[in-house]
Amino acid sequence: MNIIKKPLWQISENEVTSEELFDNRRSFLKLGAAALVANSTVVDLLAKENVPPSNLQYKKDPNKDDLVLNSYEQITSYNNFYEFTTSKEGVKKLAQSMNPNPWSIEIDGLIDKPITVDVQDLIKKYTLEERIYRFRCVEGWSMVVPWIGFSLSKLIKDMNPHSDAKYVRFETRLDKKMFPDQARGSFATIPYPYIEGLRMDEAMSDLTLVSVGLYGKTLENQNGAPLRLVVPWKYGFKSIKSISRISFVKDEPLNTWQKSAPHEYGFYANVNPKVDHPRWSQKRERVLGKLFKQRTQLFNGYQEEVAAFYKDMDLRKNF
Ligand SMILES: Nc1nc2c(c(=O)[nH]1)N[C@H]1C(S)=C(S)[C@@H](COP(=O)(O)O)O[C@H]1N2
Ligand SMILES: [Mo]
Repeated sequence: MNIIKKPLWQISENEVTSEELFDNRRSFLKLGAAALVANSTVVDLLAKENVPPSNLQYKKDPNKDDLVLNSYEQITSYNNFYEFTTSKEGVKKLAQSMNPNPWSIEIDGLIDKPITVDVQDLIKKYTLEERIYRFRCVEGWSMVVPWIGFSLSKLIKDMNPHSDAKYVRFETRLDKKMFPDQARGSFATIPYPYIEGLRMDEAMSDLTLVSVGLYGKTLENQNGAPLRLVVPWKYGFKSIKSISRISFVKDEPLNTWQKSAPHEYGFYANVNPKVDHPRWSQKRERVLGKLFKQRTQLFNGYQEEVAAFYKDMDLRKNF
């Protein structure tokens, strides 16, 4: 078995957590296949195979729950990004022609000073952190991703929204040259720009991440370069990619999927095994690369952090 394809100089010191295992290459190789399956450190290390060298500085996530990461290959090769294509395997190739640089972001709505900023200038203002999150698509597949980013709450505080700003609305860039499905006009798969939104308390949760990378590296185009949202307790469609506008608004935004299929999608989209989507049972989910399905967790396992937001709401009606 060819265990270490990656030269050791590419493995940064903080990835090496167990000294017995990594003291020298020989003792590492002596461990058989059983140890490889059993030891999550080793599984994580294997998941990092073929990861391009890190180009971001960030604070590591200690991974307290010992989540097993999906591989870089899986996360960057199976994508939903309708602006390119509805084929999950097809996004990666089509996205190569996209250029996320330069990229400006408008921040407007109910704030004193609406601004247009270059994405790199915006990112520079924040300390980046790794966040290892479960990520669940409404279609019934899931993965574990080591995102890099900063908490949206920090940006919101800096913008100092007015008290009547009850929601935050996000838009993906409109650019027919970059996104082939947008160029199809009225024949496009969904209406553009792609729009999503969060209620202010959801947006202010420390879990809600503005992501600029994964596996220590700047986001690939197919994952929503240069900047996307990650809301780990909600279905993946809330995690809007390639954001070009963030607006502070009074009323609940009409998100793209609710607009195109109101009987199938709502605004909240909290992961919930008891509320089925008309086309997909939500009781179980398949982690990418795994043979057997596992049980779906309420709020995707983030109940402790977020259940209080919905204590007075009927989650069946507000799906
Ligand atoms: N602009 C935009 N954002 C989007 C989508 C999209 O089609 N366009 N798809 C959503 C869906 S359905 C999912 S599951 C996630 C997928 O993210 P990933 O490809 O990085 O796994 O992105 C979400 N964000
Ligand atoms: Mo999704």
